[in-house]
Amino acid sequence: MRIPDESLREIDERGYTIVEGVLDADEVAAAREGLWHHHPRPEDYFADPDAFPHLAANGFAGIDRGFPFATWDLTRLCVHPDLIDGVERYLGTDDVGLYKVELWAKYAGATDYEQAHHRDYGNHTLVVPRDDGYARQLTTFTLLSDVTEADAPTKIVPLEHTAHLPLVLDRMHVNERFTVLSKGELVDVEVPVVGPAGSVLLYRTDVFHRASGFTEPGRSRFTLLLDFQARPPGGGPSWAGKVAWPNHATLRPWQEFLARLSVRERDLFGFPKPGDPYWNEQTLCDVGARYPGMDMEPYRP
Ligand SMILES: O=C(O)CCC(=O)C(=O)O
Repeated sequence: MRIPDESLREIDERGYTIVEGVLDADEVAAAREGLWHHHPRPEDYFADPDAFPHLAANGFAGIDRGFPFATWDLTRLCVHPDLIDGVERYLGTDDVGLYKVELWAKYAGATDYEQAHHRDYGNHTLVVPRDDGYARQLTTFTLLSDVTEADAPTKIVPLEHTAHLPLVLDRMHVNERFTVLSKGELVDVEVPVVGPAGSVLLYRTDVFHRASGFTEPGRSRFTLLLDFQARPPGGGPSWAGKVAWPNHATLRPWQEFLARLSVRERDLFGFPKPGDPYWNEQTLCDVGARYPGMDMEPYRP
């Protein structure tokens, strides 16, 4: 489903939006089949939680960064046309990079998932978000399970409640604007990110939010996290990001994945665009050898 303009306006006004139905039921069902190659099905986990000690280590233990994922139906969600279209419209450019992909599973009782409120820019950029949206980042959670108030929803704080707070609140960063946000502060105004599977939360990196805990036993939550950024105008190295895709490039599944993408989709991962001076007869030939099956014609000068 196309992400409505009204939802994108909400990101400017409130700092986030929750859009139901971005994925249809068939897409959700197909993606969930892939999930179980990475994380235990809830019935398997709850039948014997001790069989999955790795999920108990801490609140981040259920994150799988093994991208591309085991199935195409799951992997393809990271280039889902309606999501990419919404991200491009919000960022106001099609020069967009996808800088993080994570598949996160949480199970009631496995560990303590509660977090303090924080803004994501802290570990997504070397600098700070610029007010006017220059080189902006947009972070997203796609819900792959129905999420109710009992299912450890993300709790997010509409911007209007934090407009008075300085952007730099880091306890480690003491300066004249230093302020400590106590753990319980903002709890009264936070909004739970709930919705049926297939919903997407889109939010800015200057918005306070936190992970919350399950309030009922036997519950689980599965999400796909995709984070995007408008590339700085003029290109060049970026000061923002989370992972370096070239670090995956020697892996066969990655090579197959990249070969399978369209030219536009490949660009999300920083692959040189058609028309880039990088392309010449030598690079066309050698890159083609590195990615068997990739159609190199669009890159031919
Ligand atoms: O899992 C969640 O609901 C939120 C996680 C989060 O905000 C974080 O880890 O930065």
